[in-house]
Formats: sequence, structure tokens, C-alpha cells
Amino acid sequence: MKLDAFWMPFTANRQFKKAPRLLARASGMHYWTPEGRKILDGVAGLWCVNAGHTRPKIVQAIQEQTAEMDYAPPFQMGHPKAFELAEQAVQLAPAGMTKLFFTNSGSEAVETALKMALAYHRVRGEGHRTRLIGRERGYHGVNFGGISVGGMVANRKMFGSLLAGVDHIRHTHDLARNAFTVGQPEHGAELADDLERLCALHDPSTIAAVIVEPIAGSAGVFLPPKGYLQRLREICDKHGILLIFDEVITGFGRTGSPFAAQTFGVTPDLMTVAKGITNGAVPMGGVFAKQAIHDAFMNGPEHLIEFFHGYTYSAHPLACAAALGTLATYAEEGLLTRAAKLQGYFAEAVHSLKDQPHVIDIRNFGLVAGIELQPIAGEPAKRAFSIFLDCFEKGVLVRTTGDIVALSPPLIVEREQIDQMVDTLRGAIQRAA
Ligand code: PXG
Ligand code: PLP
Repeated sequence: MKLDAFWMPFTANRQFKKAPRLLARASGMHYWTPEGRKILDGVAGLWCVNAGHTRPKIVQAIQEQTAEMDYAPPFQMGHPKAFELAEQAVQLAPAGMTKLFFTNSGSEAVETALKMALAYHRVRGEGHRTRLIGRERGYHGVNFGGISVGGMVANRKMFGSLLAGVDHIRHTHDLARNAFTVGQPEHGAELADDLERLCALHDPSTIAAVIVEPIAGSAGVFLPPKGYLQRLREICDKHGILLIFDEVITGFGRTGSPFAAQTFGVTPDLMTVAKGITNGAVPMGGVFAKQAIHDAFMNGPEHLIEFFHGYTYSAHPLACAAALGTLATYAEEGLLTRAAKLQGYFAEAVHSLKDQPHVIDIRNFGLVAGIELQPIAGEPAKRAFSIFLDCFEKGVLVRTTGDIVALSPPLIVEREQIDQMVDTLRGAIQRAA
């Protein structure tokens, strides 16, 4: 097979093409390589296959939909499954988040939420609120809005001056005070006050919205310190700033409730989702909005479009069918709360790696964990990458970012499989020492 033409995303292309890692088949908790080697999926694909692979309801829904209707325009037209899906999804969402706008990815969901926030203020006569606030080490996809509010340097530095009028609050990663905490860290709620600093600097009347991941995933699994999200919510309320939770990873069961907003008891104004909404089977994303945000737009003449935004494939029939099959699977198997039941076992398993060589922190919540390693001097990311390659050789797929290894298995994971992941990782960490 020729590997030349495909310029791979977020991949070390030259390294990959010298020693390709191909996946050809998947079922439940496992992938199989083209040679038939079985790989335990420790990251739910890329944090998205929450119900496990090729689940029958989802497969059947997709097969039936593609034969019944391939495509329907989403602008000024509709199809039944889009409405059915939105109705079901808002039932799972935090109370009051009663509207759902569809996109095709998490990145598009983020752009949509940022635009909604700006336009919301404008339709209310507060068009002076134009600033968007993100957080250091945040990940909000790869489009211009998302990398502007995002805080991962490598994702930003090559791409010019980005969106104007964006600022960032500090990240919450604090090894000195919180290393090896099981669950939410004790220290750091006061980091939310950094938003007050930006309010003082820019004046709160210029700020439209703050966007954060309740748990930062892609940058390395950074948890919200106890009380931190509550404090952010309070400051936003005090100043009329919208709070956006980016739940592209934390949504659909990762933290033990349908959404992290529910787990942490803080309701945002807008909430972005993707990944788990279709179990990764068909691209789809979305933005949940509070009723009042939606209603603010519903004021002009009724024949006019209220929000000039949308994608050719918003609410694509195939994605809607896959999502309906996914929600049915989650409901039948209790998967959106299963992480809460397994998190004690999972926490104990991952924290058993504490005394392994070069492990400098272990973080966990629900069914997500980050294991941070001391970088090799002068060669950042190399230690974790060698661990990733080693684990794959030994039959377990993990994910790395910098020198952090992330685990985020499908929510159907069994205890023995957690043990297999952690034991494989232990061996790889020792070999990388
Ligand atoms: N927001 C968050 C919080 C995400 O985790 C996106 C937005 C963008 O979603 P799309 O569907 O456009 O990729 C994400 C996606 C990693 C990794 O290295 C994580 C993501 C994507 C790619 C890689 O862990 N998260
Ligand atoms: N570029 C061109 C020339 C288009 O016509 C369109 C959509 O009509 C787009 C980009 C946007 O594509 P999408 O709606 O799939 O995001």
C-alpha cells in the first residue's frame, strides 16, 4: 500500500510512514491490525467511542438511514431525526439548556459557540462585548476561533495573529501543590480570580464570554480544583459574561454523568459537544444553549433568519441516525453513569503507577486519567512517545501529549481490561526509564 499521498493530521508523518500503525477492524473494547493483532482500546479511539466499537444499534441505524435518505438540506428545511435527536439530547443536558445547534465536529461547535456569544450580546444591545477569554493550555479545536481562545502553544504559534481581542486566564496545573491527588485537586480555586484581573484590565463590559474545558483533556488531563468552576460561574454572573463549557471530551459520560456540568454542579450558558454524541461513528458536533440565549435572537420579522450561521452538513441524516442509535445504546446499558461506578477501581489502578520511574504526577476523574512523566533532558515528548509505541506493540492503545500519557477507555471497559492497560503501561514506563 502506498502511504505517500495522505498528509496525516496531527501526526509525525515521516516517522509513521517508516513504521505504519494501521487499524483495520474494531469491535467492543478492541481494534485489530490488518495482520490480525488485537489491540485493547485505552482511549476510546480519540476520546469518542464511549459505547465501544461497532455497536449493533448504531451500525443498524447508519445502514438503514443511508438507504432511506442520504441527505436533506438543513437550511430552511428539516428532517424528522434531527428534531427527534435534539429533543432527546436536551433531556440529558443540564436543566435549562433546552436548545441544540448542530455542527460536524468539536472545532465547528467551538466556532459556533463563540459566534453565538458575540451575536447574543449584540442582539441585546450590548455589542460592545466583543472580547473572548480562554485559558492557558486549553484545547478548543483547530479553527481560528478555537486556536485563538485555546492555549496550546504549538497549535497557535505558526498561524499569525489569530482573532483580535482575545485574552487568557491562567491554567490550573499545579504539580507543586496537587501532584498525585486522587480526583479533584484541593488547591487552586483562587485561580478563577484571574478572570477578575482581566475584567479589571479590559473592563467587564467589553467581555462577551469565557470558554473553558471543565476537565482539560487534549493538553494533558488537567482537573478543575475544588470550587474553581463555581467561582468562574460567580464571576461571570457578576459581570454579565457568558460561560461556555467545552464538553467535547467530557460530554456523554466520561465523568460519571451525562455532562461534566452536572458532575461538578455548575451550569454554563453554552456547552459544546462532539465525539461521544455519535460514538465516533459519524462526524457530528453541537452547541447546547440556554433557553434565554436562543430567545434573545427571536425578535425580528418572522420570515427572516435569526442567526446567520450553519453548515452544509449540520444535522446530517447519517449523523442524526448514528446519534439516535448511540443515545439508545447509552440508555440501555446505563453507560452515561457507569464511569461513576468504576472510577474508584480505575483511580486505584492508575495511581498504582506512582512509584514507577520518572512518573511525576497522576491525575484521574471518572474514566479519564493523565500520567505525567519527567521529560528526557533536551528531548521533550520523546519518553511518552516511546511508551505509546511500546504499548501499541504490547497490544494497548494509549494517547500521549508532550510527556503526558492519557487513558480514556470506552465506558464499557471491564476491570480486567483496566488492569491490562495499567500493567502494559507499567512495563512500558519501566522500559522507557
Ligand atoms: N474541544 C475540545 C475540548 C476537544 O477535546 C475539540 C474541541 C475539537 O474537536 P474536533 O472534533 O474538531 O477534533 C476537541 C477535540 C488529543 C486530541 O490529542 C483531542 C481532540 C482532538 C484531537 C486530538 O487528545 N479533542
Ligand atoms: N466554501 C464554499 C465555496 C462553499 O460553497 C461552502 C458551502 O456552501 C463552504 C465553503 C462551506 O462548507 P460547509 O457548509 O460544508 O462548511
